[in-house]
Amino acid sequence: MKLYDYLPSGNSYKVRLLLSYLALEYDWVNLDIIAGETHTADYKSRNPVGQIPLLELSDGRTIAESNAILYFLAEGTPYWPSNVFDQAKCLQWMFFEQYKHEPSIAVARFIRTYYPQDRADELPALMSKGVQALDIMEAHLADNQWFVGGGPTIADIALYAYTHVAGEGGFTLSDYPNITIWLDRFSDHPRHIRITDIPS
Ligand SMILES: N[C@@H](CCC(=O)N[C@@H](CS)C(=O)NCC(=O)O)C(=O)O
Repeated sequence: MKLYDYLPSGNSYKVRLLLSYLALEYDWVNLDIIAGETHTADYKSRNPVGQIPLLELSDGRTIAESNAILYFLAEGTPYWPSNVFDQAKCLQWMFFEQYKHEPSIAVARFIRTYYPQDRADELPALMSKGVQALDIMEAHLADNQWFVGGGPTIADIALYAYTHVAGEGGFTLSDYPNITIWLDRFSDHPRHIRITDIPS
């Protein structure tokens, strides 16, 4: 397998995390998204959307969208529940991540990192939406150790990726004690890797 990636990307980090947890080997291709390396004709022949992450299988088939890749890798492992209700709950949190969480928290982090002056006017709305997403997670984690069931699933992986770096987007994680404990619980995995770790 080959993972097309950009090291600081939380969407790609989700995939790196699960590949590590499952001890799967893969080739790593780091593309510079700021320099437009995902918009070449060659790359777009693999993913017409022009984004990472992209998983390429050894037979050349490809899967885009971080959460779809997580599902592909997790099926048949403890990270994807075996009963349909819990599977649907995983999907519920993964759609939440893509609709409410990533578009605010990840985008605020992106703007503060790369365009802090040019795009500053977008930040107030993003901060407001991001706080709503964190509040929803905080309330869930008041009564639950994990997002679904009794152990980590791909719902936790999807939500961990941008939550643990929410501070880089201007969010104050110390305001969220349940999230803070969950982040520690999640990263206490023997095969945990950091977002900055370059795959070997
Ligand atoms: N919904 C997609 C979002 C992927 C995405 O936003 N990728 C960004 C980096 S995190 C990207 O490739 N940006 C480059 C571009 O759009 O030109 C997923 O979850 O994989």
